[in-house]
Amino acid sequence: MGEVSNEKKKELFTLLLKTRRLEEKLIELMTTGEVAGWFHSNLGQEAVGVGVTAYLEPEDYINNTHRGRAIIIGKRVPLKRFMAEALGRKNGPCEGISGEMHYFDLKYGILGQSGTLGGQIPVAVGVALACQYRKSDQVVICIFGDGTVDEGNFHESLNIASLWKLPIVFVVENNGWAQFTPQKATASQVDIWRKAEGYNMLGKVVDGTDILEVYEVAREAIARARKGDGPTLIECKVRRWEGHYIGDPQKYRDPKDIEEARRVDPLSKFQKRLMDEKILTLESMNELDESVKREIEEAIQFAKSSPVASREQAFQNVYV
Ligand SMILES: Cc1ncc(C[n+]2csc(CCOP(=O)(O)OP(=O)(O)O)c2C)c(N)n1
Ligand SMILES: [Mg+2]
Repeated sequence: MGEVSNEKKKELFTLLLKTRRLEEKLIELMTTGEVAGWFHSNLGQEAVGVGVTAYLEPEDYINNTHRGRAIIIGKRVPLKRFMAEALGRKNGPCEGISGEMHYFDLKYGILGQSGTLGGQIPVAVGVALACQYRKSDQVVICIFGDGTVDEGNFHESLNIASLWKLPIVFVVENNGWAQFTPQKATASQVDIWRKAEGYNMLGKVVDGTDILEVYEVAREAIARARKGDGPTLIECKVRRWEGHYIGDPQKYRDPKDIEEARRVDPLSKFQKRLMDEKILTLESMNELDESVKREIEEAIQFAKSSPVASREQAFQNVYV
């Protein structure tokens, strides 16, 4: 593993902490009805989104997912901007009609997601083709869950991306679940990175709860893609702390599995490491935590004082 500077480690920790605190706050806002719709928590999975985006340049692209806040934080979207959209305000990047789940923000290279699982994969490949065609030196990350890889879109997209050596990195967040179905009930191959071989592509697997492992593998894959050496498929193994959505009673899941999943915490693991390496002290950590919480509170206040999206907007920018 290449040497990651202490400064970079601190930066990664700050992004990870911000993602966690933002998630906790959004869950609160969702329970009070201020954030609308099903909320798919990324608790326990944050190191993936933060780790893969941390090495991207501002001009690079990544799609969002329904658990995508780590991506948004990693892409350095200002919290006020994100929160305005999450709370349905007119000054969000989609003027308040996307909410947190369908967050789309081209200014920060965030390509949104698809309501049809896997629909975002060929779109990301198309963006990578545009980058190659324009010789713009930009890279695309296409990120999705394990439940998405058995969709035809995944296979067709990987095939063409590899054949044309497109500047794209495929990242799978494998939490072992697709909604209420365990991966082992539907997947003939649970080690997703192995599928890369079928497309003559490099496949890698990492512990997705170790942010430095994720960061390092993404760094290599992004560099390969930018050089014109083609795509990589990275599988990040993670654990899902919550149900598919907040409020999911999880009757289908063994309580022992939930308990075990929650014992694997990417944030406290990294925190312990930085304290052992004397990069952070308990005092500096607490200070950082306070300032992150303040920033989130300010973002919420900003959003709440912004104009609410109107009903009419729902009928604008639609084809029919
Ligand atoms: C084509 C299609 N089928 C089913 C759904 C419903 N659906 C939404 S999320 C989801 C599970 C996704 O699982 P995975 O890709 O592993 O992501 P995770 O939720 O575990 O992060 C399903 C089946 C959908 N949106 N689109
Ligand atoms: Mg999954």
